[in-house]
Amino acid sequence: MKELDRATQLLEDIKQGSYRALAQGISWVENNLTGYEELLMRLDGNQNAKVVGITGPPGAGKSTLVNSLLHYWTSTGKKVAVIAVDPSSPFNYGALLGDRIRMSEFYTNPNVYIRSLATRGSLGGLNPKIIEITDIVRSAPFDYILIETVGVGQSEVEIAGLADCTIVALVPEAGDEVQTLKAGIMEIADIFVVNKADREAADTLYRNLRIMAHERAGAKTETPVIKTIATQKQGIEELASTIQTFLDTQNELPEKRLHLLTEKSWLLIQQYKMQGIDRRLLANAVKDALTLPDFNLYSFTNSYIHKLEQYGG
Ligand SMILES: Nc1nc2c(ncn2[C@@H]2O[C@H](COP(=O)(O)OP(=O)(O)O)[C@@H](O)[C@H]2O)c(=O)[nH]1
Ligand SMILES: [Mg+2]
Repeated sequence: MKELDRATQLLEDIKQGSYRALAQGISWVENNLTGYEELLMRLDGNQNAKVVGITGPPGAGKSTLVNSLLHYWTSTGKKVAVIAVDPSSPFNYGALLGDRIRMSEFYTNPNVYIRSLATRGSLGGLNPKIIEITDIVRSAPFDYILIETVGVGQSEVEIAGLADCTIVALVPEAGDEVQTLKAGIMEIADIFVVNKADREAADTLYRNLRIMAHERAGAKTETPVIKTIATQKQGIEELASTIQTFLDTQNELPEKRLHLLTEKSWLLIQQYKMQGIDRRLLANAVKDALTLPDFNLYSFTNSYIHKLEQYGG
């Protein structure tokens, strides 16, 4: 009963805009602290904030774009949260500090909330609690929630299942051969950004993306392609208005909402099913099993799952 009251109170404070409460809620969820499930189950549908995901290869300028969008939106009176999912090496399990330092100019702005999350070596690349954390941030009175994630592994597919609008940032160095773009990137991009448009090859990439978007679109609207120079805050206003237009039209599509919710539920189920499975413990078990002369991956995995179910991880 007591946990229940604390969760209700915390949620109330988050809704009122307390960043302290928000930070606490996030850390409840991040660390499975007592009351976190009550908190999650009390979240309601009154979530106005729109989630905008930015993905793309390392160095494409995602952090710089986030920075410029923060500038633009706060200058127009919007409240914005940033969730930076830093790439972390599976060997050190830690977050990089660069982005935090760069964003520091916003730390004192009352209309901006910034939270860095480690990826914790999860399979996909996003923080394993990203869905829950985003939903908690959504309960606070923000206009936009920007999630920056590096486009490696599954993370870009995951972000598309999480965001109301997914931006894929590319740079001329990515090559003018759009064909080399990873399969599936067209599906997840709601908006393409060709950043570093100050570089020569940007026009070729821009043209090729436009052609590709046009060929794919058929009767549907073409995926917009926006040129930016994030470091000079060029193209940012156009990007912001393209995002808003996309969100406005998407709001009318119930199937998009259904799709997103199904996607999220799918990931949550996956996560619950994986509970108690720790890669390092698994590695130890594999190591032990390998000392046996008749090691077989499938019997090993099978009995490992059985043991987990029996002893609860
Ligand atoms: N020339 C140029 N450099 C940029 C632009 N946007 C970002 N950069 C630089 O590209 C580098 C990587 O940017 P960053 O935002 O950290 O990329 P991220 O890894 O995608 O987050 C930094 O040195 C930025 O200053 C741009 O529009 N033009
Ligand atoms: Mg970055």
